[in-house]
Amino acid sequence: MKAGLSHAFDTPPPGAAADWTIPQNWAAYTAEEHARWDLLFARQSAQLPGRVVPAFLEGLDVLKLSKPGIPDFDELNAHLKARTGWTVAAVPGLVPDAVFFEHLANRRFVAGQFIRRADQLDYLREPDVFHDVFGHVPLLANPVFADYMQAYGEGGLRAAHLGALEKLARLYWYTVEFGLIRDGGSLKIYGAGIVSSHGESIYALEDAKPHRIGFDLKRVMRTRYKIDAFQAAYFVIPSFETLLRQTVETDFAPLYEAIERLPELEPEDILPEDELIRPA
Ligand code: HBI
Ligand code: FE
Repeated sequence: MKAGLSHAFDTPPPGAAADWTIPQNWAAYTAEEHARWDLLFARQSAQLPGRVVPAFLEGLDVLKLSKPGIPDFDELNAHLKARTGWTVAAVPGLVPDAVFFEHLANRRFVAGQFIRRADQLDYLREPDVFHDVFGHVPLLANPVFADYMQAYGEGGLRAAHLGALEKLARLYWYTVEFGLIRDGGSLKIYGAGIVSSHGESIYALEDAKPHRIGFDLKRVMRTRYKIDAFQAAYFVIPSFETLLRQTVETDFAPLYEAIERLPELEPEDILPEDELIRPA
């Protein structure tokens, strides 16, 4: 989802539970909506092999997400829960940060129930079912990434009390949404915002314009981001294990304080100590 957009309201919309979840009501999707999912799915599936981290394709496979039509969350959850204990719950769209982190900390991923309109195929602000389920859910079948997402949720609940949500949202943005990863000698995409984007899944790996910088927790949390354009900077992790270990082993409180004393960075900025990585 486009992290960093906090919800306009702080009470659940009509029909939603206290945790903002709503019934998916899978039977109510129209044939045209299912066809839109199939179009988006086919478009991304045609360009991801060789560009996306193998664990993503493994997730598509074990979660049977190649089945035509918008996935029925009850069916999806039977596979997903058996793999890593995660489940997907439907929500109307963006939920407040605290609600979001509470769900992640409990291995629940909240997914938009709606699917984008035909005139929004290439971009929409709010997370729809394609961005959330195609973009985010396959990696929740990977045990290490599944652990990272829960650790992130727990960190978010702590960050909320330390007033450090903005810094933590940057970590989510530059990993879960727009992260790149080394895979053998090449770069692959894993961030849901790239994986679910027709244009950015090419741009992120091949365009000379954006910087690709070796992942560093402090550097990422100092770096602002824009939500409505292709990214000007991508951060590259060596492995999901490294990302998980840094998140679990870091005491974030002193890190937040250290960052407070440093100037914030624009995504276009480069520091002398940055490890710059060339596209393949
Ligand atoms: N709500 N439905 C939904 N999905 C998200 O990814 C999401 C959210 N609310 C807040 C949020 N993400 C961000 O603040 C976090 O990414 C930090
Ligand atoms: Fe997302």
